[in-house]
Amino acid sequence: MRQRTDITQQAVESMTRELQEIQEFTIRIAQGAGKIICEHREEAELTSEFKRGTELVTNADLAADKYISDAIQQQYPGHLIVSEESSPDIGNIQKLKQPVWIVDPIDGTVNFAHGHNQSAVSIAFVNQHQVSVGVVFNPFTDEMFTAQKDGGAFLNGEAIQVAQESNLRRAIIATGFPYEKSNMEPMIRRVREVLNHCADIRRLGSAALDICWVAVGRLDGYYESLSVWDFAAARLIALEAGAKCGNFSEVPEEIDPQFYDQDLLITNEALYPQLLAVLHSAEGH
Ligand code: LIP
Repeated sequence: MRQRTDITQQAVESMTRELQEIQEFTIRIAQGAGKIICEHREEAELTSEFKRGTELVTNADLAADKYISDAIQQQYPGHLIVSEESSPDIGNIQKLKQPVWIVDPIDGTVNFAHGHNQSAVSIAFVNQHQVSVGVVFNPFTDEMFTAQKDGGAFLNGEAIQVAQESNLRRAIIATGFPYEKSNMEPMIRRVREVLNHCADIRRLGSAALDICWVAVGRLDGYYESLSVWDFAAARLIALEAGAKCGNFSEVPEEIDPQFYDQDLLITNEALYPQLLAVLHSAEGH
């Protein structure tokens, strides 16, 4: 029995070392992408176009995406990449057997293009269908949010934790809105209900940073529907910082909640049921 325990212990130590190496690699490429992003805004000429007529993408997004993808393919040639700009559709992440990287080279692209500093590089590493490493880096504030599964959450190496507010009337709640504005009524109803029950709302323009700000206690809660690359890394960081991460609509049985991109709700344990009830009241529940 002792031998089995030693083998298990060795396996755990090896996996921990491997995750630590992956996190250190991820931090390095997030910093490299951040440098590219800042240089494009400060020195190069920023050019932009609109995907599907409404979604802004700049040459900085594409340059940072290429840098990140090339670095991953060089370091981990057998791994797969889901990236907003170069490979958004590689099928159902939870059915893939290989390790997967989920990348948003610039989350908060509209902010970036308008000279705002609320933008971040978001990179998640998924191993055996589990988001195991999450890194969200804001190069304009030099803030590196990181987490490993079961390893805690950190901002620039300092441990972070969600705010402990339990009174919804004192809570600051963030949200966001899709580029495509055809179905605004339900969103307006939710904003009205949240404003009626909470202290205030923030619309900061980067989901990854909204979720990390919940993790570090700058926001008390967040809700929005997104794409997986917007939240995959930040959701792990929030979980490791003690947040409750769920959805205010039912998650389809066949979908792993780690990758379900509709109606996310992220807050602390005390506020979760209260905020869920407010969002449901906007649906007429
Ligand atoms: C953005 C999100 C934001 C959301 C925007 C957009 P992008 O991601 O971070 O929260 O409200 O509609 O999806 O497009 O800047 O990577």
